Amino acid sequence: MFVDHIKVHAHAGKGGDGSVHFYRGKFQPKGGPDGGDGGRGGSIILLVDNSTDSLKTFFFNAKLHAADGDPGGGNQRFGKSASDVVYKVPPGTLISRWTEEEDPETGEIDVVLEPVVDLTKVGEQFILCQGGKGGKGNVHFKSATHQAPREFTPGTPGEDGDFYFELRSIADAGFVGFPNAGKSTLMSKLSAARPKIASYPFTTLQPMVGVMEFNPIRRATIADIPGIIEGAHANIGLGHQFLRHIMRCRLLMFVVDTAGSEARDPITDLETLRTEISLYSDELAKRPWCILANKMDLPGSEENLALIKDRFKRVKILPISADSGLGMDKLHKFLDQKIGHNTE
Ligand SMILES: Nc1nc2c(ncn2[C@@H]2O[C@H](COP(=O)(O)OP(=O)(O)OP(=O)(O)O)[C@@H](O)[C@H]2O)c(=O)[nH]1
Ligand SMILES: [Mg+2]
Repeated sequence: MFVDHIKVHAHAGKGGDGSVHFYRGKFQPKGGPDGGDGGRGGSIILLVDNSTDSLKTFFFNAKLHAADGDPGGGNQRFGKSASDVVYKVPPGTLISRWTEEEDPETGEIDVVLEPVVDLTKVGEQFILCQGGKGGKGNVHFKSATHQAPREFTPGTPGEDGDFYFELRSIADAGFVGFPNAGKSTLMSKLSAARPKIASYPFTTLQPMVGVMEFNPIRRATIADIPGIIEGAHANIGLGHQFLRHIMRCRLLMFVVDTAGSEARDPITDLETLRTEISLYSDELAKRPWCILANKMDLPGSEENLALIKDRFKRVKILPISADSGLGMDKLHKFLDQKIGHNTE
């Protein structure tokens, strides 16, 4: 199961109340105030962790909460603070605050998302909801003229709210293509990732990020996503929601079956893909892109390649065959130059 966006409710713990208490000793039946302070409420903390690649845990548990702090006690005892609760999220998780507003005219409920934090670095921690502070016990309210104070302060409430967690994978470049164009085959040839490859459409059902190594210290990451078809913006096929996973890519690689082996026209395919990208996001449509003219080992591909070059004159086009290896050296060099970066 793959979950890449979800609404979550979070509620940190309340601080414990301060105590009202008076010392009672054998020889001091009316001792002074000795009520201690309440403990802190637990906070809800998000930790960016590489061992998780989806937001699945929140699907099963969409209500996050931490315990309340204990109240203070006599003899100036502090109440016990509650433990913070740490939830793991994958790198690339964008957190927004979710509020609902009623449209005064239509009466419809609009969801307003306000960005809170973008969690990208492994090991990074973020306090989503801060636990409440403990209240003060009556020992603090004693003075020369006020010997038996009954005042105390209550613990403050923990922060709470509704949030929207959205995973946008982090990769330098991403594939965009119709089903069966050969995206996953390319991914498996370029990186150590082992995506599922098959001759039926929609083999890939969830995004995957692979690492390309140009040399021991130089690398780049690439994202494979499910195929896009005409009408994806209207949720046809798997829809275009997986495009969220290439929103952070610097380079979009449009993969096309150049031979049109399934009785499709590669130029129409490319035009459709460009349209679907624009319908998803203007920003994504402006991103640098190139064409990977795949399946050049099949008959008819040379003729179609000439037509593609004619139609997309200003776009970088790389003729390749992920199957036979044709053009893969050039693709490697191109990607090294465009998206490769040193790790140290
Ligand atoms: N002849 C030939 N076949 C290829 C080439 N690249 C991929 N294929 C085949 O095309 C079919 C689809 O390949 P995939 O890599 O699964 O395609 P995909 O684009 O990931 O497809 P989806 O995940 O369904 O979107 C498989 O049968 C591959 O073996 C190529 O260069 N030449
Ligand atoms: Mg695939």
